[in-house]
Amino acid sequence: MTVRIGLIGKTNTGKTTFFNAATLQYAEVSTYPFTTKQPNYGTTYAISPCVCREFNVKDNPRNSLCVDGYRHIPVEIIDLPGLIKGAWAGKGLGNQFLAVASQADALIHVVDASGSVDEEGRITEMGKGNPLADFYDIQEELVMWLMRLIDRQEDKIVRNLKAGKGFVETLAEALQGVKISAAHIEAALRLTGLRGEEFEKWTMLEDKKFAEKLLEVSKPMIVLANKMDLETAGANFEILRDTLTSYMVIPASAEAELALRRAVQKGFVKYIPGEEDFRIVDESKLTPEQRKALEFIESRVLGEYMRTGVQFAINVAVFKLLGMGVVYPVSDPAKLSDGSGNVLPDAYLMPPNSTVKDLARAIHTELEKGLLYAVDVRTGLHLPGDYRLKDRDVLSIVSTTRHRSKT
Ligand SMILES: Nc1nc2c(ncn2[C@@H]2O[C@H](COP(=O)(O)OP(=O)(O)OP(=O)(O)O)[C@@H](O)[C@H]2O)c(=O)[nH]1
Ligand SMILES: [Mg+2]
Repeated sequence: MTVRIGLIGKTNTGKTTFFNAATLQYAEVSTYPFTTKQPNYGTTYAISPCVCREFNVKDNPRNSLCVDGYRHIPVEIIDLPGLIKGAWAGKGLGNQFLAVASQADALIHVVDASGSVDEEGRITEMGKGNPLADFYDIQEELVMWLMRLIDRQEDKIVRNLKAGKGFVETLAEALQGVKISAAHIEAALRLTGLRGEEFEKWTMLEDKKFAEKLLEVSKPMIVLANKMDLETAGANFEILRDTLTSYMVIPASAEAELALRRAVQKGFVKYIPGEEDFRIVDESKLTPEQRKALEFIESRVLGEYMRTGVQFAINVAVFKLLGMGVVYPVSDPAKLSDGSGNVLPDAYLMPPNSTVKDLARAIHTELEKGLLYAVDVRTGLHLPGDYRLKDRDVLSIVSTTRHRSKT
């Protein structure tokens, strides 16, 4: 299973800049509202300390990369067209792509913390915009989108209910296309106190409360306070962080990260994404403007916030928000290798509470069929199928239907 992250937010907040920085693509960025017209898809990486250092081996990664002892595990990222207040009623473009956003495992809601975007989505004088109001406006659009989706299914739901089908089951069927499950619906009913109430008799307010909770439980989200390199952003960041207490709010400068990663590509600087510093490789190669830009990044972004926030946000989304763990399956527990001798070839991101059985299935369904147990490489223990995986476990799965090519 590949983890998928979706970038959503008001137009002009820097979603595509973040996407380009994270993927090193060249999707169009501009100061005009609604620059992105179709979703952009790319690959970025979640980064976790690799077990190769602990085992003191030189690894040969296949499904991931190992850079200076850090495992980079591919993650899908989707950049979506920008939203605007009133999108649910057809304003702007973004609304029609919310079904695409709903396919993501986690959402990053990008906000312009510098307040450079006005109500209509145009770039305005820095500090004039209201990032907190922007956040609420866009959340409202998501809720309206979901409400409409449920509304459109109402006749069908009522018909099914009359035919004796359960409400949760009926709604789950209607919403499976946007990755909302029966468990999500159960949770939203419980949290709103609407369980047992007759669906047809819910008031508008109850419809909305339900949609809000359903969104909250089904679409985990972090808030990215972007454009922190601009002067007006500091105060707004504090407002966002101190008001939106049910979210993790991450300060970032997507533009600074993009500049650094491009400079790495050109060989000007040495910089590992997420690190707190970079090193200029050859001063003489830089133009005075480039040097000035790098000095600015060093003092205004890295100096104040320690990092640009781009890699940090991806890691927070994968490891803290989704609670993923990294697991290294190997075929030969002595050599830590696969059948072809590759050392620590694969790293899998596994959701919380995943078991040995889940890992076997993620590798190959055949492997799961004949599953016996997994050998814990560190201790030699035989772990049963329902053992809950721990972060950085190195395991060798033993199965009667061993799938040799993969592990
Ligand atoms: N100062 C500063 N400007 C930024 C940053 N990130 C993006 N921008 C600028 O903000 C403007 C909009 O950036 P985009 O990346 O196109 O924004 P978007 O959210 O994708 O916009 P839409 O596609 O229209 O929704 C551009 O002029 C970017 O250069 C940042 O971290 N700092
Ligand atoms: Mg864009």
